[in-house]
Amino acid sequence: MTASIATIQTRRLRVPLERPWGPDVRDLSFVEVTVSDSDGAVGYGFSWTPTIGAGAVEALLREDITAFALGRDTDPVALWPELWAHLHEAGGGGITTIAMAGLDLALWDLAARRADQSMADFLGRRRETVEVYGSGINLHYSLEELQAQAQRWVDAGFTAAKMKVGSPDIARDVERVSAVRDILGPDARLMIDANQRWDLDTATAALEKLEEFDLTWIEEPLRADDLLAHRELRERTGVFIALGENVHNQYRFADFLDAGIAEVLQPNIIRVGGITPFREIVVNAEGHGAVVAPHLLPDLSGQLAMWMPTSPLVEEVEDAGFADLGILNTPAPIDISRNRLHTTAQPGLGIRFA
Ligand code: SMN
Ligand code: MG
Repeated sequence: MTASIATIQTRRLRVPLERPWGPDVRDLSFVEVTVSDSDGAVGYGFSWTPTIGAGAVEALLREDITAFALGRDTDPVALWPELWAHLHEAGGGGITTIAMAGLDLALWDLAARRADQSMADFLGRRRETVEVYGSGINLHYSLEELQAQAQRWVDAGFTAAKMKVGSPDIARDVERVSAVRDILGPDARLMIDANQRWDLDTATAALEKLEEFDLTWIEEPLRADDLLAHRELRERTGVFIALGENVHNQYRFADFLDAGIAEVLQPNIIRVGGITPFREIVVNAEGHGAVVAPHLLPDLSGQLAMWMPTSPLVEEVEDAGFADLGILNTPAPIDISRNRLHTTAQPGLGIRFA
């Protein structure tokens, strides 16, 4: 007999960032989701959004998602497509899938806890550690602050790092990328992230100037949902394209994969709707020969990375891990030493908020 979903509770948390991500990004929002089943077992998940939509996400969970899910089987894989179809008139991705992730994670956590396993073991662990890269949200840093950050990455032992581009003036980007390349040295991998700031012609011109710095990828060069413009840019540049942090479900990832325009896909496990769609995206990408580099959230991504068929690069933004943020009431589920991440064998996802 499988169990059914008995209760769903939510709690909203707002967490200050010690190192703000921009003048208007000074905190992050989480919505904790606690689910219990008909046998009394409990699972813990969460939704996450830096600045936009936490109230809407919590409302969707409390109202529509709870009304639909109560009494249904606790299997997250069976629930996901039914819940997605049910919510679809509110949108096929975005707030809808961010909210769905809270319940999806809680159901996966419940299942792993019932099996008395950590998430990595429950999913089918393929490795003990993965590589981490240092990631800076640093377009607003002065050149000196940027150089100091790059030096911290080197001192910490990272051999791959990502920085922001997309300055109003391409010359500013060139100066900054050059400075970071000098500090990292010729052997480190350097990625750049434009966060959708360019149009096609600006991206073409900027990449012509920047490609000499031996870039591992250009991330989000263009508006994230403009598939046709990405197809054109793929023709114009030899730099590998990475995208996906603003692609909101496995179906849209399939469109980008079929179009063959991105070498690196970056699903955010929360934004795509949880572990269930993330696994589908990874399997589909593998079939297309594309690389997956999960977006942010190393406390979560690092655990899924142990299962992924190809070992990914996991992203670490300075001072933004869950332990750094001080939001956990249990030991962190991951630990990073130098540029390697390993899991710490907590039950389930091991993410319980204080
Ligand atoms: C990013 C996006 C959203 C929040 C923080 C950082 C960035 C990245 O684009 O890729 O790290
Ligand atoms: Mg990015």
